[in-house]
Amino acid sequence: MSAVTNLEPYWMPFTGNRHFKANPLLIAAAEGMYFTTTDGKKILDGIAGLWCCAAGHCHPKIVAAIQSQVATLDYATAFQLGHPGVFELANKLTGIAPGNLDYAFFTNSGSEAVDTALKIAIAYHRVRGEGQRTRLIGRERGYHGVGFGGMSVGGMSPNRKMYGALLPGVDHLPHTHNLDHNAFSRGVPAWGKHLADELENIVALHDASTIAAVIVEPVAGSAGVLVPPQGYLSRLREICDRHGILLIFDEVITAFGRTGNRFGANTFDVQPDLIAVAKGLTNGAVPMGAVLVDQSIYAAFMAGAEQAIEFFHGYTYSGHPAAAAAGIASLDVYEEEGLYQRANDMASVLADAVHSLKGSPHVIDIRNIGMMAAVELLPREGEPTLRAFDVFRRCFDAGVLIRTAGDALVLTPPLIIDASQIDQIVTTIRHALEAVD
Ligand code: PXG
Repeated sequence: MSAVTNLEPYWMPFTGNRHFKANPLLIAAAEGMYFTTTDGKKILDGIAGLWCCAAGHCHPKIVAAIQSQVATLDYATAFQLGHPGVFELANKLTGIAPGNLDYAFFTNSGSEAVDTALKIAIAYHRVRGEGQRTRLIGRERGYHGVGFGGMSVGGMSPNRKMYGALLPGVDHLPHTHNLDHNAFSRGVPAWGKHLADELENIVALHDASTIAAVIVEPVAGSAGVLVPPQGYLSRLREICDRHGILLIFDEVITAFGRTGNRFGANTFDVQPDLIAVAKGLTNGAVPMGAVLVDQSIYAAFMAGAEQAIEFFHGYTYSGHPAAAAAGIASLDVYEEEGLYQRANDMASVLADAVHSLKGSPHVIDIRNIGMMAAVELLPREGEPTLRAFDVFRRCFDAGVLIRTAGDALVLTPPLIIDASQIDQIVTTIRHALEAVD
């Protein structure tokens, strides 16, 4: 590929464009645990691309499956026509999904999966004759992508404030992050189950008969790994059940081994009615998302004339052949290589390593679950996020890619990572923390 001479025309997503273009970081290639920059430097990937590449980069089996699929069937419409791959993927995916999540609706991203799940929830109540159930409940600090539905139920003000009134009829639960009670918790924090009871107050305010669904990430990822308090998610489930409200888990980050099991729902032993997934579904190799749907919800739509479209929703690229091939190969690789078990086994190694940063300069909290962890720093006076960004940049220069969320450093490595690579990441962070002011 020829060298890039003009960075200007590309408007980069979620990026400080002017800073980046003055200090570019360009990746040319990737393999296994490593990226290679355009100037030939190897970078250890501490964030699985962006919570995506569980089996590491350019896995030969996944690459071969995509190459062979695009050379055989590149595209066919997904509407009133199918191809074998997407049915095979739906079988595999629902086969590993918890409970009766027996149906899969395919999208092209996590944002689309979230908006699809919200639409299914509202439409489900309507087809059952409860069309007044349209209200949606998200949570402060939640991230559900950038569509208008996901933004509306999301709880990050920078992602919302520029875009007007958003969807009407949305409320937010309080977030569960509390350093006074839970700082330096290892795994699930003890304090905070009662925060789920706020759902009862929202129900009392609006009446249950107006509420369609609650959506939460089992572990809030983009907000900086906010692990749910002990018993919190099952309390949410109980309250939803009491009032006929659907519970949606946004597992775009937590599915496919990230919490030490196939799904976050397995780790926390709470059964949602719908799960949104993306990222690890194809190991990041081709864009794809999906909504896993409880069989009773699907069944409610299957009424009326048999030829009639039951759900007026879909994307040109829903179940795209290349994405389906990547999904089938990825799910096979995760099973064949025992990556769910590996994530479970390596979780304590990651936990020991990150918690060893307690006492390093600026560190005010460390939290972890499965193969995700965050180290929160005291913000610089009057300059929020810049200290963490400084650490990020120093780590990159030292050959390690981490992620920042506000003033937290986030680690979410490929599940194939080994103990020495975990040690390299944490040692690099330690040195960076000692160097920044
Ligand atoms: N839900 C969750 C829980 C996510 O983490 C999305 C939905 C949206 O997915 P798409 O594929 O539309 O991007 C996400 C995306 C970060 C970061 O810094 C994480 C995401 C996106 C951008 C930044 O952790 N996750």
